[in-house]
Amino acid sequence: MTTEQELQSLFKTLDRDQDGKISINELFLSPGLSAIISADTGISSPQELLGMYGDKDGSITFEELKKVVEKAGNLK
Ligand SMILES: [Ca+2]
Repeated sequence: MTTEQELQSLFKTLDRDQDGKISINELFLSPGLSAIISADTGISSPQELLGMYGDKDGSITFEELKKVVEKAGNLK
């Protein structure tokens, strides 16, 4: 389980260029996120996550990330 606050701080950590979106490159640089996401959602790879929930430009916003974790029933 992840709280929204935890998710938010994770997101900020991952968004290295601080453009408000996590790109696939940023996801790949962040094994920690992959671990949390796969634990919380059952999604096993960044490509899968972005393919299912990300923008067409290959990045994911905090709101999208939150939806994924919510949908998986793992947001406190
Ligand atoms: Ca970014």
